[in-house]
Amino acid sequence: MDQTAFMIGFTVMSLASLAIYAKGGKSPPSRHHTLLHAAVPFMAASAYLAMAFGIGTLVKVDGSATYFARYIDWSVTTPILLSSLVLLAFHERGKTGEVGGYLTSIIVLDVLMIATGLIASLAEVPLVKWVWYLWSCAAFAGVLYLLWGPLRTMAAERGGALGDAYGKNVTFLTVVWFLYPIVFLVGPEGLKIISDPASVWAILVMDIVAKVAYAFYAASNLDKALHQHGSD
Ligand code: RET
Repeated sequence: MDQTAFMIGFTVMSLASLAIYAKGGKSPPSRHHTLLHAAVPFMAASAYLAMAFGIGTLVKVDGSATYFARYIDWSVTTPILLSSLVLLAFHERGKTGEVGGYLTSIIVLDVLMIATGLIASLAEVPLVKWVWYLWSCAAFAGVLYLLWGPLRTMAAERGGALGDAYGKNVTFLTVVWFLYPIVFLVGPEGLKIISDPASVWAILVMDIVAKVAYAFYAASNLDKALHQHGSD
């Protein structure tokens, strides 16, 4: 447990939620993205507040902690982050049935990734833990396949500027998201190479990059693309 990190997490995430809302575009279509991205740190702030009070923190027999609040946060925020990318890939396509199909499958895979990761964290028997860890990685691979395969093709079909914006956003997202299974692997829930406070601080920085820095980066790429797209 690291009280300071949790309190910093709560403060940074609450202010970031307001800042993303205040700075974001207010007219459609960027308004949808503004609202999606402002909701993400609001959820994270709630999770950090719970962790600061020790609510939903389970210490297992091996002494390692599972922070339930974190998994609940991720199961809500990662689908929101993915939705904004899927919507970008489908920008102005109007094929609502198709958007729905992709959104549903990517969200199901993503929520399975988090839920099976939670099972891996809770598992006490090493073999069982690693089976669930790999199963979670399989779901992660499915998410990445959809993002880099069919959805990237669709975004590219929308034309240069939108295709570029999708490409930049998906690259940023993929690099940051890869750090999570790595920190799990080396952290107290996995091989215990790094301590609990070290992993809490690492995840705090990753959460700020994946939720807040990404929100500003994605919004600026989208705005540039819409600007060019409009003047094509
Ligand atoms: C776990 C453990 C098991 C294996 C895998 C994982 C992946 C987690 C990811 C989390 C992303 C969280 C984000 C939160 C911020 O908004 C569950 C750690 C693959 C990718 C981006």
